[in-house]
Amino acid sequence: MCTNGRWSVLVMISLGVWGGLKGDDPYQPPGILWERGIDLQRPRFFPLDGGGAIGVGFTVDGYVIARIDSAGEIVWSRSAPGLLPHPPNPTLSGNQFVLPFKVAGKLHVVSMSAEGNTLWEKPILDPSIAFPTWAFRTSRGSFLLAGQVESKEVLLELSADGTSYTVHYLQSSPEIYDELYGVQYLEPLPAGGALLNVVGQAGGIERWLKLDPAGGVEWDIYPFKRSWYKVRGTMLGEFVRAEAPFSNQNSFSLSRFASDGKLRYSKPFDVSINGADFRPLRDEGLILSGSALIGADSHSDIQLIRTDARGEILWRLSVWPGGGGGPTVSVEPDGSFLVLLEGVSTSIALRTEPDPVLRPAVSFIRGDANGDGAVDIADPVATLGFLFLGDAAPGCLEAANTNDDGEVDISDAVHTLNYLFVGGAPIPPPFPEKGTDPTPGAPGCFST
Ligand SMILES: [Ca+2]
Ligand SMILES: [Ca+2]
Repeated sequence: MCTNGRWSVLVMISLGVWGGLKGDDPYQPPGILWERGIDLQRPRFFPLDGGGAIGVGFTVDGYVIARIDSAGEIVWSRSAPGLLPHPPNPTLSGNQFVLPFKVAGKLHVVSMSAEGNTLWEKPILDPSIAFPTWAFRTSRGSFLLAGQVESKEVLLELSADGTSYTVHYLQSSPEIYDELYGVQYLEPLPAGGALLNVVGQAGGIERWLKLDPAGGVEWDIYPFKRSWYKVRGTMLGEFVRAEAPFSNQNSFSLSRFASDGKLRYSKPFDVSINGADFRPLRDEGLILSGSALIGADSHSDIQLIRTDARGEILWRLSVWPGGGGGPTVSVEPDGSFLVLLEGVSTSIALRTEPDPVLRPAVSFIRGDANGDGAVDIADPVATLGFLFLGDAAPGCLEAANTNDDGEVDISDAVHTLNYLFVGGAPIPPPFPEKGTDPTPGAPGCFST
């Protein structure tokens, strides 16, 4: 029956030849695809969900707001003379963002499209409203900006089209209100809502208010001793706080909190990191970027650090020697990491290869190694050709992993042949219809 010459590779079973491919190793640091300069001085970067970032900084033409794409290129920039000196995180919603500006001494909120066009501009007429800091989009479509009115902490709520606003005082609880001193941080959460951080009047403490998706105060939690820190929400609705005490910023720790604000665990990090940024990842691990102290002479490099869900380090990668200011890290849609380094004259963008765990899944038919939409004799032939004859790799390795055991090897070709011709074991899903892998893991399917 073995008339096709390629079937001769089956002889290799008896010769004991055994090839296998498990896909990329998540415990190995990814390579750096490119790095390039960005013509922005002393910028702040705000990653965008769809990839790239908004950068706010200086050029030779003055203060600008710029859109940086996933390739690290400035795709547009526009003059932003009235932008506040410490601009808040642009509040993103679909294809637009909002930022507060000062125009002739008066506060305006401007909504821009991702192309940099002004969608609407709303003057905030109440002259007592000052310094909106951070903001998020509520479930009603409105925008909440944290700020102050006559020394009282408020949330300023703008309607979705910017035509009206209302002021909510954060004084529902006298106990909370007494401790409010200054809103310094508002972190939108992936599951909706936000965490609002305020500094206590007594100084030296902070507290968090959890805002629900509609903008109401859901709970507030234990005052923290003030420190350098960042907090981010995870995909599962938990929170991770990265922290370094002001007294010793080389002492870095990670804490994870449940969705009700209760501490789950806190652990010192065994790497000293300054000026870190981090993002929770789809697998509940973290990607951190920061200036890490290296070696006995304690010089610092900008490093990328990948952890698992328990905060254990999977890999570390030095991405820029000699340190630098405020690296921002974000996850691109393809699962790669975009790192933006704030520079005094020129800033730096660099991007890694995709993280194997974070690459978006692609639909496939298990067993369809050659990707032609049918499972037939040509598929084990393609798999064997790849394993033993140097033919091109299947576009979707998971499709070639017919027995769903985590790697592509000769047993997959055998499984397909047995199924097709001798009534062997069925092919695990997705089969016979196209679908995503119900048992995700190596080798994965990221293209067809
Ligand atoms: Ca096929
Ligand atoms: Ca297999």
